[in-house]
Amino acid sequence: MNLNETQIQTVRDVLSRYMTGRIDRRRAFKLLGALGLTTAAAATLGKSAAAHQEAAATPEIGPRADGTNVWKVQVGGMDMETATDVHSFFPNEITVNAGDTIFFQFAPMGMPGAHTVTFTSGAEMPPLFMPDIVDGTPVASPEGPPRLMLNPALILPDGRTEYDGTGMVNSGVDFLRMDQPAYTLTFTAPGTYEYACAFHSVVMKGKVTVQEAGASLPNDAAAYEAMGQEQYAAFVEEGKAAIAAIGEGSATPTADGSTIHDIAAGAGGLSPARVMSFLPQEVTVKVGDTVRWTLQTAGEPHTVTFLGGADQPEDTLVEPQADGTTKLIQNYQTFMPAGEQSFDGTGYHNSGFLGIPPEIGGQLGLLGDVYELTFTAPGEYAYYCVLHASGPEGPGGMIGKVTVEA
Ligand SMILES: [Cu+2]
Repeated sequence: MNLNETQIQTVRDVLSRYMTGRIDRRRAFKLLGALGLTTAAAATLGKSAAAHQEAAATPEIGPRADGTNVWKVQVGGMDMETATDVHSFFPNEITVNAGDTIFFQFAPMGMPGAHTVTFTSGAEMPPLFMPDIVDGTPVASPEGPPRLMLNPALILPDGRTEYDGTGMVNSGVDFLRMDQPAYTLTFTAPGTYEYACAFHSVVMKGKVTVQEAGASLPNDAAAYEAMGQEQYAAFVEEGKAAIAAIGEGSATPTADGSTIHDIAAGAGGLSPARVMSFLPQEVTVKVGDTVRWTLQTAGEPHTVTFLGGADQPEDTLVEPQADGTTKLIQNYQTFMPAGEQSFDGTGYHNSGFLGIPPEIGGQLGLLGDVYELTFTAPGEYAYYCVLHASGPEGPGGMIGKVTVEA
């Protein structure tokens, strides 16, 4: 919606240059990050042989000859101007008839956003992360603990095109669907079915009500299109309001004469309107001051990552399998906290994933929602979120800078 033709063309260009080996992966990350693509998305895009082909043919929306209908639901959307990633389906509720098909349109703006369409039929959403177990044995990471991978049941397409209200039906994550046909699901049984995006299930939910075949329908496709656009526009406004509410941030003097500077890691709270920025983006502090980042987007993790001269680690390790599927391994280097609580400009310092609930993250040593770093040497220090930027220098994406004065 807000990605213009030029930007869409840029995505295609970058992918095509990457696929043909004319630019390396890091450079592709940087270029795609400028458009707000996640590192994971950018990483995997290049692995899909058909990634730079034209998007799969769009099904025709409307009534079919046999009396059933094809509907469209848009999956996610991003406002580039405010960096508001809207974690919702558009429209988020739809009423159809048994026999009807919904075309779930991924990447409506030309690029994937790490989303799925997942129906669980009332069961809990399976966990997104799980140990990588091969032949019954957990695979160790270079760091020691068993490797974590993204749950294959959620990231891989299951190939199903019908849903009868039972079991799990899952699209797989959009960036692994690049070589798949458009995602459509035909609803065969009346009922009310909730679904969610497996990556953003805290806020990204939708509902399909299926009536008896041939029943009269409350809305036509054009009405749902308008509803979806209205919902999207309202969320973008929420994003703007969340940014305005944070304003310039705040600074709190402490008893020892230093100051604590607060920065929001993301904004939007539990609204589907999630602002992927550090707010304020730049802060100037004195030697001895502490910066405190607090996650403001429950269910949507961020990191605060200073490279301090170290090489930039990959966040997601992409491992194509012999059977044609793909494993996505979570790198502990970005997942886990690293470095002392003070920073003199050298050495890798990482908050690890903020926003992982304590019942899951606590035993792994994750920090929860807050990361603090005390700056001990003058300088300008760029940092980034490994999930939502291509690197500390951007361009664009979730980056920030701390200037430390003597
Ligand atoms: Cu982030």
